[in-house]
Amino acid sequence: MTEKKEKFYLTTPIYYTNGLPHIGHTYTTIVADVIRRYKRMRGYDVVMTTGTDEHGVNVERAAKKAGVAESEFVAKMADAWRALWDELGIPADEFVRTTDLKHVRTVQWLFRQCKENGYVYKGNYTGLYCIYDNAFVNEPKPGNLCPDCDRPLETVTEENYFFKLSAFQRPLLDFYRKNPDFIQPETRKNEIVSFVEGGLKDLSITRTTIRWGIPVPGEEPHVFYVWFDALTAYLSAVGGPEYEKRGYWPADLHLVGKDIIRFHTVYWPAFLMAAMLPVPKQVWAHGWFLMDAAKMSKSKGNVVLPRPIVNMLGMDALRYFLLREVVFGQDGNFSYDALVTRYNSDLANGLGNLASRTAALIEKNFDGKIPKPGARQPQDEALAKEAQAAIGEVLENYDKLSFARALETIWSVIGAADKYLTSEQPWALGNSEDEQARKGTILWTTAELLRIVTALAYPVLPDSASKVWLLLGQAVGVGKCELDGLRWGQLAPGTALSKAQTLFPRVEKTEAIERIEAMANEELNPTPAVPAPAATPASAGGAAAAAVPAASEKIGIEDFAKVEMRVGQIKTAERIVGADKLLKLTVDIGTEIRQICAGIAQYYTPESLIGRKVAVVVNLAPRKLRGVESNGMIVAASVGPEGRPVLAGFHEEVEVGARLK
Ligand code: ME8
Repeated sequence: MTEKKEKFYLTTPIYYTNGLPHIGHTYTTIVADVIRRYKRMRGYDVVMTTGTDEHGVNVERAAKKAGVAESEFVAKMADAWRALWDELGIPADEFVRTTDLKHVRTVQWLFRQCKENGYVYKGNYTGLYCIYDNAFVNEPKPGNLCPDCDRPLETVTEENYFFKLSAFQRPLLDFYRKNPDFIQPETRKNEIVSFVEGGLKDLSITRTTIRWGIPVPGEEPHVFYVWFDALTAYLSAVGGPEYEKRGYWPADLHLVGKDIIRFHTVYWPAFLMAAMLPVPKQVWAHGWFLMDAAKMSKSKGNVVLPRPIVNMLGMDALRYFLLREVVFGQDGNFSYDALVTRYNSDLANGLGNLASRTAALIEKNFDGKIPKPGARQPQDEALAKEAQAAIGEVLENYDKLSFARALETIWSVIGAADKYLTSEQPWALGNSEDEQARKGTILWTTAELLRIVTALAYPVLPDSASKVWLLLGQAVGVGKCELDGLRWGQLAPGTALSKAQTLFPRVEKTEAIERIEAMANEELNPTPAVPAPAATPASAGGAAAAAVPAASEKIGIEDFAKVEMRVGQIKTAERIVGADKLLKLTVDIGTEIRQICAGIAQYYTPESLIGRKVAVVVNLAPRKLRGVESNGMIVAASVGPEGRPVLAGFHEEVEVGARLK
């Protein structure tokens, strides 16, 4: 008999398509994913929506600048957003685009409901408008600047449809009172309540000055104002007018940044009340991640991108850092230094070390099988008690979205286990029956603790928790583990451990930061691929394979002479953390030893290359590949459809440094 699960629906904002995701957007989406995984472990049937907000004058302008139609522009951008979330392992269950037909219909339907109920009328509106934030501004900064983004406002007069927001002052205040948890955190609630108490002006919800928007049926050239359009996406994603069939509306949780809380806690419930639709249960506004105390923006040049961090340290490291470093709800500073410090101390030395230490001891002493615990001593009891108590505490904190506290608790248990191992010293015990039994108790206790912290950490660290879970020989995936049933004492003796993998390889801070920054720089300012006359660079994707010029593109000998190739001998070769396809080589080219990166890691082991003589292009401008400096290029043939690299070499003795002509 399958039990019907309680539904839980949560959303991130739907992000603007005139830019690409940075760490701020990634933060909200990661938090949503953490909650989704957590709620699933608590037995809920969860749907998480994210998507793209694709209308408005900014998109009109960006598309024009790019020389493409708006629809083409937004399709590309939406693909890029979706692809990033997929790549980072935080995909939406419902990815909604505001250009989706189902969304267009939902917006038009919602408008009709509001209109039929008498909350919409036509009028003229003149106001100062911020075209960057897509909002009329009531209190401009001196010099008619936008109070949010400091950019000049424009005076706009036009015929609009208005929404009678003023009629909802009372209903909203009543609603906040009856639903004290609707606005979170508490400080934001006070802000919103006083805003509403101050009186609400009617709101213009259509435009005639914008072309790129959802048409108001029968009222062209009116198109919907972005917020009436955008907010409705939450409803379109789960059935629109037929929301009852799917059963996920009203949303349980809208996660938003503090910049857009008013839209979500004033306008959105008012629109829904006007249409007599159920209102979401909670809006949670988190703070901003700041870079050098300023909000990130591309124009300020201070955006932090997720990909370079993930390439270097892994997605779990980014997730852990964002949730651990800052109390959810407050602003926080982003720094690479703090990120790498936390990575090394909490992940590599903390969880990673505990897992590998425990596995190695069980491997050595119990043939890789979980031992049977014997009589328990007070220190074993104390640890068991601490881990058991942590379960309740962590769940309570996850429920409150106090992620930093939840992680703190988990890590204090990890710390206690480290101390326990250090003081019990199972490695110092001998092989007598008593000592062997004591070893068994200690190692069973440590492994059981590891199992519990792994299950608790899974919502934040899904990749590494899955690896530890597997290591502990647990059959069903950790994400399927039911947290409500998690208790001390469930680890079965005799379970075979699987092979340990390094969870978090330690990194050297300065080098890691340099590489992350270099990768970010590559992503923000991509160097156009330079067509190399004789070879293509050994980039991450391929080898230094000979390019075949089209017959018509013959070059003169003087062009070829520009390429200086020499015989080089590989001295060292190593893999690069965060770049699966690259090897870092040092190559003797006769006059000097060069560092060169080659995209051959999938086909050549580092050991097999030492001493090998290769053809090297030595006069290429140095560049960074995945953040590692490469000064030259190794020449290789590109074989088969996959472009397997085969290094060019010599069948006779050649001198290192000899020129190829
Ligand atoms: O506002 N720190 O989209 P948007 C933390 N389309 N979070 C940040 C952040 C930062 N520095 N920067 C951005 C919109 N965010 C509208 C929303 S919803 C119906 C329409 C996150 O692309 C945060 O969640 O500007 C913020 O609310 C969202 O990105 C804004 O994304």
